[in-house]
Amino acid sequence: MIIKRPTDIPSSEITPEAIYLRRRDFMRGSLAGIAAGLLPGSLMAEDSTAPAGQALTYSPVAADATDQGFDTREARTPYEHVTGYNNFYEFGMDKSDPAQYAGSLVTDPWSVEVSGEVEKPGAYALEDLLAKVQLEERIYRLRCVEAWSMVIPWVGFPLADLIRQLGPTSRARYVEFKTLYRPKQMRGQRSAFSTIDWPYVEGLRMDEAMHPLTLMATGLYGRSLPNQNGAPLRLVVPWKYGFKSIKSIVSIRFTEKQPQTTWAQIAPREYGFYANVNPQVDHPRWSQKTERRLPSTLFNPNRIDTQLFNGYGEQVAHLYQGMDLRKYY
Ligand SMILES: Nc1nc2c(c(=O)[nH]1)N[C@H]1C(S)=C(S)[C@@H](COP(=O)(O)O)O[C@H]1N2
Ligand SMILES: [Mo]
Repeated sequence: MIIKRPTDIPSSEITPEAIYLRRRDFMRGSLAGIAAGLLPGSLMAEDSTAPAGQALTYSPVAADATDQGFDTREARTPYEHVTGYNNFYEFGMDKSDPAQYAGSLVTDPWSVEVSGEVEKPGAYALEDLLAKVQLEERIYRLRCVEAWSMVIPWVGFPLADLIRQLGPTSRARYVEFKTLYRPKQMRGQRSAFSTIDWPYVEGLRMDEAMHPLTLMATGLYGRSLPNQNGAPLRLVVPWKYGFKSIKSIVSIRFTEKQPQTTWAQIAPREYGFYANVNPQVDHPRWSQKTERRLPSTLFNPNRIDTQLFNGYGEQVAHLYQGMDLRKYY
């Protein structure tokens, strides 16, 4: 299929998100089935500003997705900010370091070790895990504990779908995740200035892990994840501060006890295990009442109010019924 570029848009002005938005509108229309996979590829091939990564095949956002919290209609953060302003300390501490240095990470082959309280432990090749799940699009807010936020169109699958297949035992109460430790390809892991005891570790309570909003992402803006965003597989927990959404996962372990997690270990008074977004519970060194929605500049900071559970309270508040959110921050 040959699709001509519209003559009124010079190629230099076709940004990745413009391509994505056109594809998305198209997929929401009646030709979704026929077009899937064909249209974006054809457009991409002609466009030199196209992003890295493979076009993914996934289900478009469903009609009732907004009610379920799967889709926000807020403006998506432009691709260049989503992939250029990152936290991924394995590649350095500046926001631009991951985009600059994560290209050194080799993500194929990739294997995920499944262990602990589970019926089917083992080392799984990523493609075998992905063969068993269905990819879909989710448009989520991401709220960093540093008080900035984005809106990101992820592609991924519910973590619950994977957990059900792995079969946790009745003793499994938590899930622990680990990022790759490979200092030869991750310059931040070689740094003498790092306070992190690698590898980066995160965890969820089992009911949080099974919640339908909890996503394992393999892509964004319709294409496979750029390395700086946690390729090839990362967690996305939209009602929690961004540090819970661990990148480049190589280990999933089911445990009886609450796992020790990276930031809670470094500064337990500043970062808790739960890390639910909460404008009423300030960080000891700054307020969490508002956030800068990117893109944000000195003259147009785009500051907005932070919402309890990052706006997903209707979906997740019941998980924390009776818990003191000031104590379990
Ligand atoms: N392995 C690992 N995962 C990580 C981090 C990190 O430094 N290392 N940073 C976290 C933080 S603080 C945030 S805000 C999000 C940022 O995700 P993004 O760069 O895709 O927006 O990733 C999280 N996952
Ligand atoms: Mo963050």
